Amino acid sequence: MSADPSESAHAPLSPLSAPGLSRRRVVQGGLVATLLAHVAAHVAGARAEDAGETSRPVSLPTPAAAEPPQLTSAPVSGAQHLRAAEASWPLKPSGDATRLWCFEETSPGPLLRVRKGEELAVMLENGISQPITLHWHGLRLPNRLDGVGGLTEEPLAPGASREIRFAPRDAGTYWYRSMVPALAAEQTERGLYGVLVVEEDEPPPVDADLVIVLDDWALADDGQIAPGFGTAEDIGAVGRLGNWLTVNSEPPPESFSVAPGGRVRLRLLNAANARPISLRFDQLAVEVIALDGQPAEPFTPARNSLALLPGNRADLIITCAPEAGVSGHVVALLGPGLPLLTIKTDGAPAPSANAADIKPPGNGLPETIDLAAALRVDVVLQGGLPPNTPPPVDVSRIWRINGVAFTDAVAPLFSAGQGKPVVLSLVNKTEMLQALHLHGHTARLLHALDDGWEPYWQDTIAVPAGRTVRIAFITEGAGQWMISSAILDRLSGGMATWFTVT
Ligand SMILES: [Cu+2]
Repeated sequence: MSADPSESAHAPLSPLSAPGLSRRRVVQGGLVATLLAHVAAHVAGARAEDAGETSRPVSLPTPAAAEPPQLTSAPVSGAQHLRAAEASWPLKPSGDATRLWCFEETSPGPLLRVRKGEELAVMLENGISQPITLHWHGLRLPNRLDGVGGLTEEPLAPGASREIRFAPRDAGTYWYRSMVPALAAEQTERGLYGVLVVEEDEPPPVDADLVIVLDDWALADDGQIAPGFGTAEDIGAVGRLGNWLTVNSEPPPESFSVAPGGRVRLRLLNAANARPISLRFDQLAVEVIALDGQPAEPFTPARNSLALLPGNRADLIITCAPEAGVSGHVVALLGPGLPLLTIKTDGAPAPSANAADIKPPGNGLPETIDLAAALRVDVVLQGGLPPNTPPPVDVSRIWRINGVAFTDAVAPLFSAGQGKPVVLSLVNKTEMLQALHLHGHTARLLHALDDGWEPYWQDTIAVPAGRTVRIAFITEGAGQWMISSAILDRLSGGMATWFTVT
């Protein structure tokens, strides 16, 4: 493998020749067009600037004339069918559609929307050639519903179907996807996922509620998903970085109009396999109201930007300008900046709900965690594939947690009863950013020097190279709960473990 990821396998796709700006976007103001031209001029050197990671170049998609995707949906009534099957989807504005693995032939899959405490009923059907599960990323739920193939349930065989019912106890923005550890990277990269929105009993009043799923796809020259999953390079280095970034599986930027003075809730998900995506908010007044689904003390992000690891969600409230005709932009910090979403004020001023409180009601998470009584466990992350490692490489043992690759693990990280406070020290002894995902639980990020904590909860946590990050949580229901790399390519390479709640 190459020491410089920019030289590696998935070459940039689009030369960005003559971007065919649609009239819709042209009339929406010159800034986007100007930015795109600027972006095009710099695409050859485009690099992720976030999290200290290097990346492959991203060819920035040309804008399409396609209508905006379905950004909102009605609540689910009755059982929602989720049939996994191959489907063609126009990720790119021209050329052949890309063959994906989708739920219900859409990408992202159907937006599931239920009220907190109401039952969600899903009929999962497997129409692909691999076994699948349905994992509810970030939700606190009974362990038998966590959907980790081989750990919490038998995966669903090709051709089989299974009904899944539960009443979510947590309001917020969540990600559903297949989760068979050895296959999760491929199945997620091919599109087998969607968003679950669990509505609060009394949500903050807004004029629009938009779901924004970000993904970067590694496409081959023919526009199809680049083959070659589970390679030593993808598992052992930064992971499978794409060369085609989409918003709700459409080429960006998306555009949306809202009344002057209106308030928009954005529900962001980074569905990429491996790429942390940093966003900047230009000419938009932004407050973060939830992270990883759970309400946070509302805050304005530092430098008006926010980084999302793969699997992270963030709910934002955007307050629009009081005048008509003002455009604000959500921009991905790739190269000189890639506009993802334009929000423009249009029409008569909104009878604004702006005076109302924007903090969502809580989900009953504990006000305090008795850290003095906590079980303290070290989670030492090791491994990686140094440049120029000669073959053969044992890809299932590239990464280890406390010295053991997942394939060799026979015992849980720890066992504890329900309701037990736990502090995990996540010790990153690798040379790369690690992103760990805690199943079925949500954790407080502790301060470095004491047991103070950040005013939010997370289930997908960044651990920079060489650093230690401590998290605290209280054990939930009985069962085996996975802690796994949120950079999905590393899952089959050993970066996973589990703990047992008795
Ligand atoms: Cu998950």
